[in-house]
Amino acid sequence: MPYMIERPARVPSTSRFLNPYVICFVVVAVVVILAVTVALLIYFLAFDQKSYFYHGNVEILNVKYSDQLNSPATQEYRTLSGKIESMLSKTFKESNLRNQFIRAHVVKLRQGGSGVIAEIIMKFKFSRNNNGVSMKSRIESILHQLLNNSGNLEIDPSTELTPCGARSDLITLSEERIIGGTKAEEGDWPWQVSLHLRNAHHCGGILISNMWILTAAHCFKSNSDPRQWTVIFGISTRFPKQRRKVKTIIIHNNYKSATHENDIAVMLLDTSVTFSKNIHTVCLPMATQNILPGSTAYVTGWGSRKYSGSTVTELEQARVNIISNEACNAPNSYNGAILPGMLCAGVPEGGVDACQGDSGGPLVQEDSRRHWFLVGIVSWGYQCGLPDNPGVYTRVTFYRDWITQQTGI
Ligand code: 4AZ
Repeated sequence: MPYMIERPARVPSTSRFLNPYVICFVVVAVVVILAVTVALLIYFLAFDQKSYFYHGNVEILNVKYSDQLNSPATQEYRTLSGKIESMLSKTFKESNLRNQFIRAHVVKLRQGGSGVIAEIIMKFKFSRNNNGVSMKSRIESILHQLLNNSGNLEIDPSTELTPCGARSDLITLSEERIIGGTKAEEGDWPWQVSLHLRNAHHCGGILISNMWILTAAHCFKSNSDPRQWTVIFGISTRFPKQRRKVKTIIIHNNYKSATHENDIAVMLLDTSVTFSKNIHTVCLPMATQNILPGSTAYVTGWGSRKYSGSTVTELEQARVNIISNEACNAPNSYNGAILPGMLCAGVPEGGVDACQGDSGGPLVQEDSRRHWFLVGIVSWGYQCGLPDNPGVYTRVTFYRDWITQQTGI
């Protein structure tokens, strides 16, 4: 038998796995999986932060209560609320909750036993693994130090605070939502209602309490029987969030259709509407409030987008500027038809205006504390969007006392 070199044995199958490329791949894969797992864990434990709202009452002892503090329309209210908010903000920013504290907002001032009680909402952000109970006591202890134990904090996430004139982004203490385009979003104009006459949109209206709607007198020219009217809440007239029947309609007893004088009316609901962050009141200005020509205002409604057009089913908004009665009465404009109880608003180049179907709806302005005030009620105008014929509104400050006489508000 010739000498034969023996063939080497077959390479064992495991040696393929010892190939450096395979080893490298496995190591990289394991490291990646581990890194992703650790990152996810860190994210959920530390960074997956949720917003938490705390509703509290703090009593400020060194300020004497006065009636001026009862209304968010007064300078006294704005100044004191602003001071309380800065004080709370400074205190939390200097505390061990500085990374969790987002913002505080005063929603109401009222009389206390020996000073002023401020109702506040506070927003904190923390991760889910943080214990809500210990968070509450940490917030309370910081507040108690600040107030020398004169404050009390009620944490009541179930009650939704609905201060007047607050868009839903203010109630959630979020960054201010940009008002853009023409379509409104739910919660942008929570006081806007649609008045349906026999199941069809006829006019806009404005929520001023949970029982009262403010609107224009001319909306009832064809029909003033409360049983024929329904109030619709929410931005879509096709898919209402709530609806209510009407008990009483009160039209200004000096309304004159020829001159559009005293174009104002109120409606009493048959049962109260339930407030939410998307359905609540606008703030009413004081009778003495000055509405500055040139300042920005917004008009909203389901009215037509052009003269003689059809109404729409989704709420729209338009940005306009206040025009002085003097300018609006110029010969090339309304030539003297604008009376002291009226207010003009539009844009110089035209094209942005209220129109048919917007009547009775709100013209609003924002104050320094991001609360919205009603300054006008859509009333009349020569066609829509013409440069020299802006929209004409019922001037709310002029009728402020009439509103109180009729509704007690
Ligand atoms: C209307 O007929 C109407 N451009 C409402 C507002 C304006 C014009 C007409 C303002 O209901």
